[in-house]
Amino acid sequence: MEIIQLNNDNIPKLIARIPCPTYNRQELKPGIVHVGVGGFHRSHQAYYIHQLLEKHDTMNWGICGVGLREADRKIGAILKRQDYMYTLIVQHPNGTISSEVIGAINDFLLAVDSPDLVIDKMAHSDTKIVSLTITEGGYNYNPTTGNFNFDNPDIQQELEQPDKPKTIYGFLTAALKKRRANGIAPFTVLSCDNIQHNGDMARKMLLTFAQKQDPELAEWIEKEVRFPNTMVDRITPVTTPAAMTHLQHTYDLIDEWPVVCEPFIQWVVEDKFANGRPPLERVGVQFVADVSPYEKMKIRLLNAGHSVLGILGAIHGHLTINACMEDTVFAGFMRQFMDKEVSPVLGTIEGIDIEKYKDSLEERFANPNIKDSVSRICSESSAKLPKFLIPTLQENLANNGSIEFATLILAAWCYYSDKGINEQNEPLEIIDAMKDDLHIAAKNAQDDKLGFLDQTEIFGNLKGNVRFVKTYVTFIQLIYKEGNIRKLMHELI
Ligand code: CS2
Repeated sequence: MEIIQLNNDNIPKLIARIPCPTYNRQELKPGIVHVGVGGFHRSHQAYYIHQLLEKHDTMNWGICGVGLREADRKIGAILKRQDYMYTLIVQHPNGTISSEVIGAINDFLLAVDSPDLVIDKMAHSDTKIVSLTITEGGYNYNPTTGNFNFDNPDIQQELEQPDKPKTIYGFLTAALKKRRANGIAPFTVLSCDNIQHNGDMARKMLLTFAQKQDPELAEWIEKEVRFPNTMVDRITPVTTPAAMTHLQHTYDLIDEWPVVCEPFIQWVVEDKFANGRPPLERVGVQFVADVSPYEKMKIRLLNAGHSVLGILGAIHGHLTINACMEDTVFAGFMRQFMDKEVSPVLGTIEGIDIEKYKDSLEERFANPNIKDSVSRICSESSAKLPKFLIPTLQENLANNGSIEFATLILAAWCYYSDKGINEQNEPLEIIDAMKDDLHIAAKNAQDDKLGFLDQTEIFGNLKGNVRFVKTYVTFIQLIYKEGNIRKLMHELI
């Protein structure tokens, strides 16, 4: 077969080889502007929209991607070359692979190059929703105080020059201001990040920013804009060259940035939209009045379970989450963390069998074909742990519940941040905005055992809790003395 590039002109040839969009992409109206076009957006929201478009009865919900950072230039350029299409490669646990070309995105704007175009796009009357995957760290708030971080230089700059926005808050306010001036109804802000009450968080932060910039606009946003909370789920590892090679070998297709994911997919959304929404219930999205039980369960079990395996696995030398799950000590440790420390704080959730949910997580994590790297899971732990793990620990401290498992993770994270190498003496790939601070705070751990906890924006007042401190110090001593994380885990289970 002739090797062909993924783009519009080649679709007639490609369609015989791999499922391609059957809807007319030229007719797509961009009803959604999405900020943060990473792998997860492309395996999840864009895939749901694609399925809806495949039903051929609405062309109003195309997606215009937006990248806020210079680092988004690459994905923007690749998507443009591919007429905004990409291949989604679904890796089943039994080794079956199903791939298809997704066409829901039909434009992309890089904010650093064209901030005005981004504002105009968000302010356009066709745009009904601005959705976000800007990561847990992207909301610009202090996890301990819950306050907006006005010290961020980008925030300061955009408050001084509202026509030159830099962060999500600058863009949202500039666009909403324009809509209001032009008499256009506002869009819905749809947060799709792994934060409990993600919509409430987006709302609170945007209102705080807007109040500082333009109190009248803030009042209008408060009254008119909607921020549904959502629970999003699909494990999406970092794309590796193997994915590209697979497409080339199997379909003679060149896709410069495909997305790999698991078969499982879930999206639970609060049904409160300001300006209409796509009928996503037709493709399996659950619309509910209150998403809280779902999001708490997912973040405290799935995301925290990932972090547990990721941090401990990285120290031991496991490279992937499925390799951790093949190791009975790791699998047993994670399950006991869930059973002894998370289940008690979740209580019962109406309509959900938590035991079955935990079983399904074990199966999903064990999928040998996903090969989700521990370095992806550990990336930005400083933003993740305050949302995934520390609240569970705090609730157990308050209820006199078990704290050993979560405490071992924090002590292990100190060791990980200090050492920078695993137990096989191989360098750790640490990706974290706070990497240097973490390293400095951890490096005296053997003398100043509590020094790591001084980063109160991560740990809050944990250092003031006698029971926690006692357990933490014991683990710090053992980890440094033994240099064998697996042995310590084994002793706990
Ligand atoms: C992971 C998530 O980044 C992480 O720490 O736990 O990306 C996880 O894979 C997704 O939330 C799954 O829906």
